[in-house]
Amino acid sequence: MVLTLYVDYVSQPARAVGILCKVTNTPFEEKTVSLVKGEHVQKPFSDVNPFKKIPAVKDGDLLILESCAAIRYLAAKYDGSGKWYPSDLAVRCKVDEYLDWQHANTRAHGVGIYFNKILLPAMKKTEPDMEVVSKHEKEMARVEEQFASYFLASKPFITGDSPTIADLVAAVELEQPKAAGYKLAKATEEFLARVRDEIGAELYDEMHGPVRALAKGGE
Ligand SMILES: N[C@@H](CCC(=O)N[C@@H](CS)C(=O)NCC(=O)O)C(=O)O
Repeated sequence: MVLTLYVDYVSQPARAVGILCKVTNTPFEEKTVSLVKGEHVQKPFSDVNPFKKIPAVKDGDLLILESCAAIRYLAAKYDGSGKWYPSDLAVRCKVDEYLDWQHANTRAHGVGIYFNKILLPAMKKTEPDMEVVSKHEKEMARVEEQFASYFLASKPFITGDSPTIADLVAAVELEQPKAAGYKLAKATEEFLARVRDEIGAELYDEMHGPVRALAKGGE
């Protein structure tokens, strides 16, 4: 069965599924769909994902268009260690709790900053709307505080001493506003450093190369 990831690593959920496959040594075929070039709204990709969003994951006949569903599936199926999506129900529930919470919090505001400050101006060749960016920055400070006080609560990772897909999804999202110049809190930076150590600095930085380069004006 061929596992195919449709990705552009400028996209944080694309990085999450890509990093998971790489750290678990899961073989996959990578199809790059450039967001800046608008390839996600054109054929052939729009035939794969009618929602026209990145990432899309195909495992044989199974098509998954939501990244959190995809990352849960990939970890449950391909991570032999069981560490990334633990089967213990209470631990798994804490992973799921973060994955559900982050959509309207870490993701909404991290994307709000990066999309409005970097991606939209790059796609449309326009100036960023800094009023919108600043609203997301205020919310991001609240998100960081809640992430540190409730989800981490003095632990190295969300469920304890070992990272799971929840930490991976958190890290890739938090890197987004950081790449756009938003100054993260010290506790957030320390969390990112722990995730980077666990993933391996080389892979972590390679996967964040495109998002950092685009923020600096490259492609
Ligand atoms: N809920 C989807 C959202 C995916 C999504 O919003 N992807 C963004 C990139 S991070 C995208 O493709 N944006 C292109 C657009 O909205 O035009 C998921 O998590 O997979």
